[in-house]
Amino acid sequence: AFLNNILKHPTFREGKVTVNFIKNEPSLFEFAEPRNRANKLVQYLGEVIVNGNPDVKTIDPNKKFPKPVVPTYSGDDTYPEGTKDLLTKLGPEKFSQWLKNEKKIHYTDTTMRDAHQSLLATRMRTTDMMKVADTYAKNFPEIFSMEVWGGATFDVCLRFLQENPWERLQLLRDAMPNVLLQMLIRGSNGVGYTAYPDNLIAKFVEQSWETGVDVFRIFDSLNWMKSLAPCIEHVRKRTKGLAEGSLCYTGDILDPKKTKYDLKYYVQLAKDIENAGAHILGVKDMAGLLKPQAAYELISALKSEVNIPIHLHTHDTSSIQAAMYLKAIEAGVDVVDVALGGLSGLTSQPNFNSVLEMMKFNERENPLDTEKLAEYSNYWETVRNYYYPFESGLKAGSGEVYSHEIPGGQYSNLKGQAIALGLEEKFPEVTKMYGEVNQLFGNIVKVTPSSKVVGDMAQYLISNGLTTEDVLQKGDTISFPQSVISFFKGDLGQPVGGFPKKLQKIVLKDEKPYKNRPNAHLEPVDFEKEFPAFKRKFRQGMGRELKITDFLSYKLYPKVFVDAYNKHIKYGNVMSIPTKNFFFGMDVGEEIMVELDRGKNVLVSMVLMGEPDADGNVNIQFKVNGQGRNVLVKDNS
Ligand code: 3PY
Ligand code: ZN
Repeated sequence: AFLNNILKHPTFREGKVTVNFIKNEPSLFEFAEPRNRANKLVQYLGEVIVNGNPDVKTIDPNKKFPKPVVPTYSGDDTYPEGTKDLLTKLGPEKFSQWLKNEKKIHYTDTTMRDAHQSLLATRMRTTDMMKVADTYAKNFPEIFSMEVWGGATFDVCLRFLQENPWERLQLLRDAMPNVLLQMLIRGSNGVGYTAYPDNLIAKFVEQSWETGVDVFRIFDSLNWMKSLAPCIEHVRKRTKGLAEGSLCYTGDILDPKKTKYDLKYYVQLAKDIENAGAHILGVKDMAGLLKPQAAYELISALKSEVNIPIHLHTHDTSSIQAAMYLKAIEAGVDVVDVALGGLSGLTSQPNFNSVLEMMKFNERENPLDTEKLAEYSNYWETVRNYYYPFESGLKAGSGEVYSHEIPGGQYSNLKGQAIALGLEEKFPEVTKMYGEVNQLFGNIVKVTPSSKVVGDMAQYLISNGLTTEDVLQKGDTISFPQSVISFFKGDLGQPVGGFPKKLQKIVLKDEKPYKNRPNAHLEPVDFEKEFPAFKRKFRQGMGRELKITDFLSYKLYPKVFVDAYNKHIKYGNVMSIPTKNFFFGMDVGEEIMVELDRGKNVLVSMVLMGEPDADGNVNIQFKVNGQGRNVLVKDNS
C-alpha cells in the first residue's frame, strides 16, 4: 500500500522526487485498506469470542441487554445558542462576570466523565456517548457545561478501551458545538499520577483547548498552590477558555475537633486561587464530605470573600448530597455538578433529574424539560447494563465515608483492585485501613494521585497483615510501595503542614526528600527533537500521520501508548464496535454494524464456530458485507 501511494503521488509521477519526499509527505502513510481493516476487526471479535475481553473479569451468562432508546430532537439541524456561544462572544473575563450575575442556578452534567469514572471504573465508551451527544446539546442548550474529559478517562481510554482520548474529545466537540465542554486536570500531574514537566503540561492544556475543552477544572491533590498556579497560568496564556481553579474539600469545618482544614484555611486558599487568575472557583468535594450546614457556611463565606463565581462538585456516597446542594444554592453557589439519573447517586454525582424537581418553584430555579431529561436518564440506565462487570457492587449510601474519606472516583477502582488482589472479603478492612493510613500520613488531602498513595499503602498493609503501628515500629524492614516512597520524596508536592518527619525517614531510608516543585527535578520536553523522532518511529503502524496530540499521549503514558499502538496494529480501530460485542463478543447468528472509518460501515455477522483443533485453534466463520471470512484463534483456556 505504501509503494502504491508513492507510485500514485503527483510529485512522483512528475519525476520531482527529492531526498525529503517521503519525510515531507504524510499522505503517503494514509493507507486505504478496507479489506485489511475488516480482517483486523473480525480478528478482534474472534479473540473476544474465544478468550473473552481481558478487561472483563466476571461474566454472567444469563445477563440480558435491553436495547437502549435514543431520545430524539424535534427541531432542525441548527444548534440553539448555548454557553459556548456566549463564551466566544464575551471572552473568559466577561463570561465569568456574567455567570456571577446570574440569579438562577446552573448545572454541569458529569455523566460522560465523573459519573462513569465513579460508578463503572471509567469504562464508558465513546460510541455510547456519541449516540446521544448531539440531540442532548440541542435539547438542553441551557446547560452550563458538559464534563466530558480528563481525570481518569484519558488513561482508561488508551489502556483498556483501545480508544484515542483526543478523538473522543474531537467527536464530542463536533457533536456539541454550542455548550461548554469541561475537563478535569490534576495541576502539574496533568491527567496522570505524578508530576510532568511544565512545558509538557502547557502544551497539553493548549492542545486540549484546540481540540475542544472550554472549562479547565484545575486542582492539586494536596491543595498546593505551587502546583495549581502554573496550570491556571497555562490556561490564561495558551487558551481563550475558562480556568476553574479548585480547592479540594476534606474534613468537616463544623467539627471543632477537626482543626487542620477549617473555614479560615479554605477562605485563604480560595483567595490565593482567585489571585492566581482563576475565572471560576471550583469547590471540589471529591469524597462527598461536605455536609449541608457546612456547605451553607463555606459557600456563604466564599461568596463574601472572593469575587469570582463558584462551581460546586460533590459525590453522593453518603446519599445526602442533594440536601447539601440545596443549602449551597441558598448560600449563593453559582453552578452545581449533577449526573443524569441512570448514572447518578452513590459514588457518582447527585441525580440531575431529581435536583431539577427539588428546585421547582425555588426562587433560583433554572427550568429544563424534565420529561425530555428523563429520556436521557433512561438511555443511560439501559446502556449501563453493558458495563455490569465494572460495577462496584455498592448497593446503598454509606455514612462510613466520613471516616474513611475515600473519593467517589477512587471507590469503584479500589474495589476492583481489591478483587484482583484476592482481597474482596477484606474490602471493609481496606476502607478502614485507608482511614488509618490517612491519619498516619498526617491527615492529608486525598484525591488523585495522593488518594492512590493512601489506597496503595492500605492495600499493602492488609495484604501483608500489618498495622499502621507496625509501620512505625518496624518500618525499616518494610519495602514500601513505590508510590508511597515517591510521595514522601516530594514527587506530588508538599502536603498542608508538611510531612510527618519520623515516618518520612522510615519510608525514605537513605533517600533525601525535596521541598521545591517536582518540575525542578524534571527535564523539559524537547519538542523540536522528540516529536519528529516519535513520528518516524510510530507512523508506519498507525497508518496515518501522527499528530502532536499522539505525541502528548505518548509523553504522558509511554508504556500505555506503546501497548495501545501494538493493539492498534493487530486489531485496527475498535472504537465503533458496539459495546456489548466489544466486551462480550458475538453469538452465532448475531449481526452487527460497525463503522470502519468515518461514514464507512460494514455489516458483520457470526456464522459458526468450530471445535478447537489438536493445537487448540478455533475456527470462526464470519460474514463481512455478505462475504465469508474465517478467523483462527488460539483458545487460551
Ligand atoms: C480525578 O482526578 O480523576 C478525579 O476525579 C478526582 O476526584
Ligand atoms: Zn469527582
